[in-house]
Amino acid sequence: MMKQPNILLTGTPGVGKTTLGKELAERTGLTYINVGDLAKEGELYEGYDEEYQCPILDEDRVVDELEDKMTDGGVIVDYHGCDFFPERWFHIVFVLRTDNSILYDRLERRGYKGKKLQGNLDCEIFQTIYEEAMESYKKEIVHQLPSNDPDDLEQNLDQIIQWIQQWMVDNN
Ligand code: DAT
Repeated sequence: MMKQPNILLTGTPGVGKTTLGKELAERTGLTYINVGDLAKEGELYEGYDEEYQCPILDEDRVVDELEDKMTDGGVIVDYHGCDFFPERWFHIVFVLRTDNSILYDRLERRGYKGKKLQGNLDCEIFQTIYEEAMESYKKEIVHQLPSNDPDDLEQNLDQIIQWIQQWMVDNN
């Protein structure tokens, strides 16, 4: 079996992780996993956050659920947080970044309002997820990617696919 890398796509909700992750899986044959969907399907929750109007992830159960797949390799993980995954899982981490006015429109279109909308915009302004990634993984494997328009998407796809191909050459 060819060894394949595990890739983490992270960033504020709405920056385009799902769009990039699904297309990347399609073009490379790697397996795309949306942690939000996984949690929903398995009800991997431990309560409800009233302030942000969302269920609270049971992080330990998510990690247990993913462990075997991550050991096999070739997984693209999509989540808006990254500090609870084992560091050893990922060979590279991409933090997607979106300009505020663009993110505002995307989140508003998604139906976010009030505190939920502002909280997510603040998360992007204060680069919360980028800092979380830099604290949770070796800095050399953490990369920011602009994710504002379709050209960014294509460039990101090209860049990541090239990286995957090189990783496969180096590790097989
Ligand atoms: P996330 O998974 O980070 O929450 P998403 O992939 O669902 O984000 O994207 C949110 C919205 O933005 C969705 O309507 C698709 C759009 N989008 C994503 N990436 C984009 C890009 N590079 N250019 C334009 N629109 C994009």
